[in-house]
Amino acid sequence: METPTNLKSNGSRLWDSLMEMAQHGATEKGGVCRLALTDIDRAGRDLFVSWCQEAGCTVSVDKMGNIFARRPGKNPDLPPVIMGSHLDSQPTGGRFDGVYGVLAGLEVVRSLNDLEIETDAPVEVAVWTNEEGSRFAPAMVASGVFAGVFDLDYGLSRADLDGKTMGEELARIGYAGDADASYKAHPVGAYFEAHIEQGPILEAEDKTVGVVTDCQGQRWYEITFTGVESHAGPTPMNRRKDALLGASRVVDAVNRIGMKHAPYACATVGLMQVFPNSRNVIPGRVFFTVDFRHPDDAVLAAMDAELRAEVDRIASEIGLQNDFEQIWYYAPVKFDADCVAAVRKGVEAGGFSTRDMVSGAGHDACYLAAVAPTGMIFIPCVDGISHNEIEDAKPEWVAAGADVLLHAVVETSRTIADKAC
Ligand code: HGY
Ligand code: MN
Ligand code: MN
Repeated sequence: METPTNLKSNGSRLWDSLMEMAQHGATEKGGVCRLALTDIDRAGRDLFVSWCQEAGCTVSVDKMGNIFARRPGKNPDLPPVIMGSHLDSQPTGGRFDGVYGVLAGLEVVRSLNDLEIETDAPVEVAVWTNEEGSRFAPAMVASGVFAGVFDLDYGLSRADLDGKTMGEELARIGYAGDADASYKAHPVGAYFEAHIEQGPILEAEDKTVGVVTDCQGQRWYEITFTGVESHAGPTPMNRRKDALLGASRVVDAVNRIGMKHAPYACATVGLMQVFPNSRNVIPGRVFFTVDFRHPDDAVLAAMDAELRAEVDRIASEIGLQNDFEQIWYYAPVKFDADCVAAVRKGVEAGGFSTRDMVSGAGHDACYLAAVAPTGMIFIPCVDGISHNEIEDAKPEWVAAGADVLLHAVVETSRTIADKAC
């Protein structure tokens, strides 16, 4: 039996849910600040859970706080088709990053209810804890535990800058679940993540849906330069061990490495702490981070080697102690051909303009791809802006992505059943 080609979600219902969820952590500039495992994150989680229960789902939570809302299918023994993303945001985040994929999944459940479609395999909507890696590093840590990339103790021990751990914060907000946070305990038939592109390509080319074929790899580093804090007045320039001078030269080196490997390389220093951070003290210690990305693993490795060489050279020139650690790495990801094909069929069924994409941002789908057939759906965002409170999307884009997700999930649910026969 072919998947019906007239499957439509309810775009205005989805838009309304996005706007209601955006009230949790709403900022004056129209964005959201919903950092992982804060009380605001709990409120957003509670709202999502209540909506899923209203839609007839049963909800479970695992030991990393990952939430799974399950809608039964004809055959409960088949592994579910899971849709999902994240509810946590950046400190100056937007109303769509992550939450779009979660609520588009819920819209699929609501639409299946409206259409009275009983899928072959069950479907689930997932919320992955701490995708952003902003409050707790690294990013995607809970989907990483689920996929077996990190062990549970590593995940629960991730601490924020105030020393609070994920385990403590999960317990505090009431989302320290009982279920094992593992695909071995929670089989996945297939996983789909709908997300805003977070870049300018789709809108610039006037395309409504991106068929995501790959995602670039990432390397994250933490560097601490230690020199000698001393008086900004009497200390001669040639007798200084200025940690901030060193860090500043590394910031320039990071940018040069990124530019050297253009057009695909991305290289960013986003977090820096200066000690003692007093205007008339030469900084004695600086902690800062580096974020490298590239779709080609060999180039990412070359960037790594160049960074290490530059950091060593700069530290020794100024006489700084150099504590350098790569805290995170994942290789570029190619998404499952059948899932990509299911997304493409959903695009064709909806008649949407489209193009293939490589994701510049990391997503939980990058880890799910290691343990289950996985695909992603992109919709444009206004001016390609994300990780910014002005992040925006158009209702027609939001609706189109949900239609494609609905089609891909129904199609894949049937494929899973066919393969099981
Ligand atoms: O950094 C990323 O790519 C994602 O937004 N966590
Ligand atoms: Mn995201
Ligand atoms: Mn993000």
